[in-house]
Amino acid sequence: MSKRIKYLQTDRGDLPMYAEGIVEQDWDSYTEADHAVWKQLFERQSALLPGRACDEFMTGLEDLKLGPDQIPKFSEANKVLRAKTGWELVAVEGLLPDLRFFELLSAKQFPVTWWIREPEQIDYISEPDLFHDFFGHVPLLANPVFGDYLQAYGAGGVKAAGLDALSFLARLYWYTVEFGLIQTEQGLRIYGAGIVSSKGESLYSLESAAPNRIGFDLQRLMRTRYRIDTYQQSYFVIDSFKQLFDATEPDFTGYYAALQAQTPLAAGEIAPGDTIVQRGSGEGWVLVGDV
Ligand code: HBI
Ligand code: FE
Repeated sequence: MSKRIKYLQTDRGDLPMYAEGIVEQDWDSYTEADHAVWKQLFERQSALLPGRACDEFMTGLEDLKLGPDQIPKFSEANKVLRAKTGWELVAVEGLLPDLRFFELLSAKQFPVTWWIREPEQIDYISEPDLFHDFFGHVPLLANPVFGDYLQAYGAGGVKAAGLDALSFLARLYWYTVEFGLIQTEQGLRIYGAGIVSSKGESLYSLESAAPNRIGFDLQRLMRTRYRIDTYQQSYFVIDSFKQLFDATEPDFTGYYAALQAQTPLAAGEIAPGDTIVQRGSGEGWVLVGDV
């Protein structure tokens, strides 16, 4: 029985879509099995990512002194992050309502799920657990430019909450923070948390001929729907984290008005004006677990 379900069922019967609220990490509550799941996932991804993940991610792993032997303590990571970028982690039960999520990001507080998946979920879990959140997202919080992008993104989300624009911001988060690629002198590299925390997509995102790889263009990206049942049918490629940060500088209100007047693009579609880094074959989509 997953700790999460047990926790929530004692509180609120069936699983709510959102498990609101900040909790304590309660590090002593982790079992040997929990630490073993962290170890297996950490070692598997650490073997895959050199040469695939961007340098900034690998540097973040080192800065945080993350290792396989035990689940990291949020309090230890916070000492490093506060000193480097002013970010800190808060332990949460799971997904938060969008506005609450944006408010935390705008205050440089990143919500990290306190529980880790069960051994039988080792290859896929449909909602973010500690491994996805911590291993996937936290290393880049040690990078000042990416950290500033994420804080600006959160502030934009708080502003947008009143407008009917959350779907556009969800796409921006999905195609950058979760599934973004970056162009480097050594070639394409991964920075998205959803990729670096997934064995299959760490390989597919760089090596498969199926998906499109399209140059980052903010409005085009926010027009693009995404699927949660396959690996990405399109990846958006930035040139630098500064490009990402600069894109969030303008006020988005005008963008939202234009976007609301346009038809969305399908996840695998190529649009006129796209900077094609690599055109996908458009077939052979890899289905992910039972999302
Ligand atoms: N809540 N804890 C948590 N973690 C997320 O990544 C998260 C969330 N709530 C909303 C959300 N992500 C997405 O809808 C973003 O696109 C806003
Ligand atoms: Fe995530």
